[in-house]
Amino acid sequence: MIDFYTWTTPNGRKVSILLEELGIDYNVHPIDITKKEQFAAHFLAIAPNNRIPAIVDNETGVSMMESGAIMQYLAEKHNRFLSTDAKTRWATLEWLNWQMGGLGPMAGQTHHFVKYNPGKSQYAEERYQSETRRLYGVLEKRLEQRDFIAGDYSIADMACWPWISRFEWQGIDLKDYKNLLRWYTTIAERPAVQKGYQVPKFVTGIPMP
Ligand SMILES: N[C@@H](CCC(=O)N[C@@H](CS)C(=O)NCC(=O)O)C(=O)O
Repeated sequence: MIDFYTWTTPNGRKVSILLEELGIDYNVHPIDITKKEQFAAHFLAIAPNNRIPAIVDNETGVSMMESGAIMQYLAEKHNRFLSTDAKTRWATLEWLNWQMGGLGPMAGQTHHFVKYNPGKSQYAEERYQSETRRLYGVLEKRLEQRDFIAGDYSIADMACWPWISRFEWQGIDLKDYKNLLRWYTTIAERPAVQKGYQVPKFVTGIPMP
């Protein structure tokens, strides 16, 4: 059984969607980051960077923070959503890391400045929003000739999708990106995505443009 520590944010939803897609049992431990629960000693023992998500796999004794590493671990353990074909596997990991190093951090800063602190720094708002738009453009181009980011539906899609689901917070009209919109809508229809989106609790339905 997996112990899963999470909150209602894109990084948490990446892993809850994967857990639902894998159809495995897990215990949810909500860590309310608005109440600073990420600094509790019991959580820091598992996630020393005081950020969700984190897991403890009681079957193997593996305890892990960082959503990208967790996704790779779970996909490898269950041999799903990460191709065994070398070329596709590396493309999947390449785009998973693109999300971890680019889309997630840039969109996260856009939420910080554009949604939660408008007017505090015009430079930061413009910088992060234009960078987020640039990254949307990169993904739009990637999806021009393919249904999913790398081969079949994979952890690369599951990692990017929850960040795109915050397009409204980023001041982006998803209808301006036709390939991305098709990809986003297709994934939004998956029952595991609909379930995983509501972990650890319901906040809103999946945003649709
Ligand atoms: N690189 C980390 C980022 C995790 C992260 O930023 N989590 C946010 C929620 S999406 C968090 O826990 N924030 C708490 C805080 O800022 O103190 C990962 O992908 O797991």
